[in-house]
Amino acid sequence: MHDIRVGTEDVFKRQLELAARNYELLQNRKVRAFNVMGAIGSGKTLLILRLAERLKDKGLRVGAIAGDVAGDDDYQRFAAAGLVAANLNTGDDCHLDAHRVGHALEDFPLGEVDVLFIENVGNLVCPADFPLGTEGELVVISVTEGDDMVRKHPKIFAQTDVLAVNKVDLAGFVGVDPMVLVDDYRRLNPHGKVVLTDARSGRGVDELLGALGL
Ligand SMILES: Nc1nc2c(ncn2[C@@H]2O[C@H](COP(=O)(O)OP(=O)(O)OP(=O)(O)O)[C@@H](O)[C@H]2O)c(=O)[nH]1
Ligand SMILES: [Mg+2]
Ligand SMILES: [Zn+2]
Ligand SMILES: [Zn+2]
Repeated sequence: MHDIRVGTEDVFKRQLELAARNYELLQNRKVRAFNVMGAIGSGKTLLILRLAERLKDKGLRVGAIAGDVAGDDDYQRFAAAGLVAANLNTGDDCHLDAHRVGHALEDFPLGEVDVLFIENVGNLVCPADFPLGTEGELVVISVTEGDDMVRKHPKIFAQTDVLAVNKVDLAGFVGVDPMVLVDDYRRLNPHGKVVLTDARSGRGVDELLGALGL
């Protein structure tokens, strides 16, 4: 087993090593894993559930790890939808890291899934500094957070190649033009893919699957 001894080594370097180990494990077990990041309440869980419905229709087995500071609300939603699910509480950390996820993967029935979504803690700041070892990453924001969300968090958007701008059904109500978010993202990340979604109706979900290469 591994442990992180703060002060005796470079924590970030160790995290990178552990992310590489997670990557190798997931590749060996033929599990396609995605780190789903995004603001609090942006729609990460509902979008994962929608993606899972489509993937199940294609005959793929889907799992989810619900990362949250406390509680098992998202875990219960995944389990109720029939996903192979695990709960991962961070206690006082506002992000998942490769060490914590590595231990969760040790306990997860990887042989039972083809695709695994790891829902990060709602936060647009520190998850950007902690790669988990997934093959792909997705950031979810919603129009209800305001049209300056991308500009205020350049790092996570510059380094994440798939963005879902969610809750587009509410854009008119909150007076936000989703294209402002899209344009800001394209400036920060010219090769990134951005999809407008409404996770409630399912709009954009097929396109998002394509953007993730699923
Ligand atoms: N109108 C609308 N509501 C949405 C949409 N996506 C999610 N919601 C609602 O927004 C709320 C938050 O959605 P979640 O999927 O729980 O968001 P989350 O990002 O997982 O939240 P945390 O895990 O707490 O950070 C729920 O009440 C959803 O039903 C959307 O596209 N449109
Ligand atoms: Mg959630
Ligand atoms: Zn450990
Ligand atoms: Zn954090």
